[in-house]
Parts: sequence; C-alpha cells; structure tokens
Amino acid sequence: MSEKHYAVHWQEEEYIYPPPSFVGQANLTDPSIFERFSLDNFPECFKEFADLLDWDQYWHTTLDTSDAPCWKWFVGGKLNASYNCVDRHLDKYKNKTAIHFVPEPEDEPIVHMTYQELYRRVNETAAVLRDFVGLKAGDRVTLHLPMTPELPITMLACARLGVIHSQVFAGFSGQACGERIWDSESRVLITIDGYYRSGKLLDHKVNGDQAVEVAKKLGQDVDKILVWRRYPGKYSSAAPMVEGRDYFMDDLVKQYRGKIVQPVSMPAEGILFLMYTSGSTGRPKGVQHSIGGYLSYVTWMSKNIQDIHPEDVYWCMADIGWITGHSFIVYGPLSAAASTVIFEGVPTYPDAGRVWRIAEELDVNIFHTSPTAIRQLRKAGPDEPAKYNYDFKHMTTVGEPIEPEVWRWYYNVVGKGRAAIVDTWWQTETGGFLCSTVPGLSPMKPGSAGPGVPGIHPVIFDDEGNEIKPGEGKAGNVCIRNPWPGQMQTIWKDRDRYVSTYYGKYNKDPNSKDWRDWPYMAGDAAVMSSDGYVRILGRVDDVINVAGHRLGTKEIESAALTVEEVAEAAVIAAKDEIKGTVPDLYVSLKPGYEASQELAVKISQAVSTVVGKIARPRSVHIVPDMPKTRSGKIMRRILASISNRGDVGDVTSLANPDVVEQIRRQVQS
Ligand code: 6R9
Repeated sequence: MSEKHYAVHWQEEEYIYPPPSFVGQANLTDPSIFERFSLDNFPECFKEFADLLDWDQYWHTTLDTSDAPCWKWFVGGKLNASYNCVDRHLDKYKNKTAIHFVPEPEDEPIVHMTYQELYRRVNETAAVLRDFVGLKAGDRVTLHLPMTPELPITMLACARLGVIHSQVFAGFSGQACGERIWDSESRVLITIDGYYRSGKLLDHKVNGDQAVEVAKKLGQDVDKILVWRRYPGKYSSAAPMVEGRDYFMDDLVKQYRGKIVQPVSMPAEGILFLMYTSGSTGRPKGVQHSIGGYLSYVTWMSKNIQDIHPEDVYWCMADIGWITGHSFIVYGPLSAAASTVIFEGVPTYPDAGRVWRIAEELDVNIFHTSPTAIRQLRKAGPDEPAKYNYDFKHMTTVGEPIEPEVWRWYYNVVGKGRAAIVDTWWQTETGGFLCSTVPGLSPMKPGSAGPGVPGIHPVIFDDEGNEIKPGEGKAGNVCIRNPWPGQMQTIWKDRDRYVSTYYGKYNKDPNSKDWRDWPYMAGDAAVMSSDGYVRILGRVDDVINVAGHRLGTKEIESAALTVEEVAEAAVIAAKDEIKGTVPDLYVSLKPGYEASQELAVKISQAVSTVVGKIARPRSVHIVPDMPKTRSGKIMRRILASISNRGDVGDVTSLANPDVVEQIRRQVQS
C-alpha cells in the first residue's frame, strides 16, 4: 500500500444516508435510543437487553461491581443458552430453516436444517456428552472443528449442559490446539476427520492427535477424542482411531436418537465459553464469556445492529473459530430466530462468482464479511456481483479498518447501492459490537466505524490519561468509559493479567468499586471526529492483524526460535494490498551458521507448524544482526520501516547503526 493510499484515511469522508427502503423496515428507528442509553441511565438501561431472553429465574441486580473490574451482570438470574437459541423458537418456527449448510463441492447438495432438526441433533449430541462421556456443568471441552453444522451443534450441546466450550480455529496447528487444551484443562477433544478447502479434502484428525500429544507433554491428559465424520460412516483421515480413546460421533449419536436432554438451568454469571486470543506476551489468553450478559448482548446487537428479523436469511462469512462466528453466526442469529448460513471453503474458490451464486440461490438478504474478503473479491472479480440476482438490504464489515475506496466498492457493487452498511469495531474480549452506526438511524461514513453503539461510551485518552476531545484530530488509545453485558468476565485462570492488560494503564485506584474508575482499554489507536465517529487506526500492542485475524508477534517469534540455528527473531507488520498487514520475519543466526534459502524455508515451516498456516511470514530475512538500542532492545519500528519502504528516521543513537543500511539494501534490493 503506498503512502498516498494510506493518507486517504485521514480525510474526513462525506455521510451516506441509509436507503429509505431499509429504514422503512428496520427494527430500530427510534432516535430516543441514545438518550435512553445515556450514562445517566447506566446500568439499568441494559434491562432491555436481558428482556430479549427467556429466563428460568429473573435476575435481581443489573450490575454488581463488588469484584471490580470483574463485572457481574443480571445477578440472580438463571437461564440456558441452548434453550434460548433453539427450544424457545419451536412453537413458532419449528419448520423454518435454522442453518443452511453450503458444502464446498458444488455438486453436494446444500443442507437446510430446520429448528426442529437442530433441536433433535443438539439433544442427541448433548446426550452423548452427558451420558456416554460423563461431562457436567463447569467442565471444559476443546473443539477443533471446521465450518460444518457439527460445530454449532456441538457448541449448543455443550451450552445445554452448562459445559464450557473452547473452540480452536481449525486452521490452527495441532501444537497451538494442544496448548489451548492444556491451558483450559480439557479432558475431551472434539474434532472431525476432514473438511474441504480450496478443492482439497484436508486431513484434520491428524491435527487432533498431535494436539493431544502436545497437551500430554505439558501435563494435561485427554481421555477421549470424539470424531465427527464429514461423511457419516466413511472415515477419511490417515490417522488411526485409538481403541478406548477415539470414538466416531456419528456412531455414538445413533445410540441416543430421539433422546431429550433437559437444558441445565445455569446462573447468568456461569461461563458459556473460552476463546483464546493473542496478546502482547507469548501465551494466548483464554477470554472468558458469561452466559446471561454475553447472550443478551449478542441477541440485542443481532436484532438492532444487524437488523435481523426471523424471516431473514443471514450470511456471515467469518469462521466460527473466531469471535465473529461465535457471536454472529451462532449465538446472536440463532437467539434471534434467523436462518444462518454456514459456508465451507474460501470465497474465491472455485471462482470469483461463488459467493454471489450462493447469495442468489439462498436468497440471502443480510451479508457480513471482512475487508480482506472484500478486497479479495474485488480483485478476483470486480464485475461479478452484477451478474447475479440477489438483493442485500444490509451488509457488515468487521475485523480491520476498511479503506474508503474498498468501502465504496462494497456499497456500490456488492450492495448495488441499496444496502445499509455497518462497520463494526469490537474484539474477542468485548463479546459484541462497540462502535458502529445504527443502520436505520445514523448515516454511514466510509472508513469510520461510527459512534459507540447504544450503551457504549467511547473516549480517546492520550498516554497520560488526558481526554482527547472529539474533533481535535489527534490519535490516542480508544477506551470505553463503562462496562457492558457482553464484556469478558476475566482471562481464564489469570485475573491479574486481565486487570493489567485492560485496566493497568488508566485505572488510578485498584480498590475502587465504582465503574467510573475503570475505563476499558481496547489496545487500538483511534481518532474521534467532532460528530463522535471513531476511526480505528490499528493495534498499539504487539499484535498483528492479518486478514482480520489477530496474531501475537511473540507467538511467531517463539516459533522461529524453535529452529536450532536461530539466535534472535523479530516480526513486524508489513502492509499488504489484500490482507491489510502480513507478518515479515527478521532473524539473526547463532555463530557458526550460514544463511541459506533452505534455512529460510525451514524457519517459515516452523512458524506454520507451531502457530498455523495463517501466521506464515511473507518473507524470512536472515540478517547479520538486529538493529538494537544501547540497552539491547530490538528496534522493530526500524525493521517495519524497511519492510514498508518508509523512512527509518534517525538511527544514530543505536548500538549498531551500520546494520540498518545493510539490512535495507538486503531487503529492498
Ligand atoms: C471482532 C474481531 C480485534 C481487533 C481490534 C481491532 C481490529 C476489529 C475492526 C477493527 C478496524 C473494525 N478490528 N474490527 N479495526 N475496524 N471494524 O475482529 O475480534 O479477532 O479479537 O480482533 O481487530 O484492531 O482490536 P478480534
């Protein structure tokens, strides 16, 4: 991306108003909403969120701050997430499609699973987990599943029992999965034999076996691996099934066919799931989400920001292995009784028309994806959308900043100028949206996420904790003034890390029980315009956003250091036309070793093996030495300027200034 291209971000864009046809049917058009959700009405305003759910026992306290900053929402309430996403819709919608499953091979029929069918499958899966495996409320289970209906079915079966699921993105390596099994102390892994991606049936069970080995070495034994089969009855993996440990799920569920499992009534503050995400240190953190607060939050957002009505066909093209999929493929849309699409494969395979063909065939009217996917689709087939007869009323972008020109292609070509767009800024930790326009109420501004959603009050602080006023044009750390129900409860088994990561910088009184003393720091840099719209600039910590996915630089660097020859490793974010940014890896070698192409490949493969293919560096630069400060810190900023062909600035104060020019010549030649 050229500097000029980047500079577009800094221009104030014009408003674009949502089409009247959209506004006319929108769920939320009452402008008093912002007044109702002002800080004066905090926290009681969130009652409206909780009231979208069915409670077994109504709650008595909206927000309990006694263990600040671990906030407790809807205390005293009891409910079940699986009941809210499935059972409660049966009266009205049992014959309506809950899940459309689009397999990658186009000759394989699309599956249209009704709510009744989903109910049956969730129940029989829950029966296996409870009666065959012996799982009970509070136990953790690791899921390592790709995009097939078995993933939401398994999640909902866990939720039915109060079992905490920890789904690890299928594209992560066995090693990465093993570390997460260990951290969450799961005794059960649920996986699948294989799945399709770009024309290939990938062997996935091998990853599961590796994960279990890694977990064992770390000290966590897994008693059972439950294996769904992509084609029931037909095993497609090369990995052997280990007697007494590995079981085929499609065989087990047959034994429980028709079995009804009563949903376990769970406290609102029970744990629904863990989702591991990258942070500033090497170890990924287990972000812990509640049942009542989280589910009420994603339900309200699905209804009012995604504008989902039960008659809509809603397609979020994310992977359920990320938070976007948990919140906005599974829990939010199903709680709102939508028909949700699950798509196996990648957007541009077998051709650039695939996505729009599916939209036409399923009559999708709400579409949700990332800037990376939009850039890919625009590059591969800029004129494809016009060839298909679909009609989106609403579209979402999420995961990374979107360039205004990419936004305009999304709006004009994909949305055919007829859809409202929301650019939703949020995080794994936040459960649901933080900033976004309300689609039926507020104008859109390309490249800007928008103001806080109702109930969220963003503020930008400088490094000293002074507020940067809207319209000042200065960037700072974006924070949220108040807690909200969708917010994480803590980091699994690591409250200290939770407090220091999100509150360490701006909390002044660690003993305070007043929520006003605890602004939540998101870890992103942002600018707020005078209208309160927030434009996100990117991460301020050691996290790289690759194609909308968070990767920790420390995780990639530790992976590189597993290679015998490597002495030091530094990863930086290099700008990329399609993926936003990609990792570029710099390494120096131990004495006595020589740089070679083979060694570069070996280091790159080590990153794939330890973290996963998505973390594979764009290039591995084996350099004579790292640029370092006199105190020995690697200057990643200088390496980033070299990769991005920017100005390295003044390097004279470094311990080894000469190496900068050597590296620049090597990398830029
Ligand atoms: C939902 C999700 C979170 C990080 C976040 C920020 C970036 C997300 C964005 C965005 C600009 C948006 N991010 N949405 N940046 N505009 N609309 O992506 O969660 O995987 O935890 O990533 O992604 O940097 O801090 P997660």
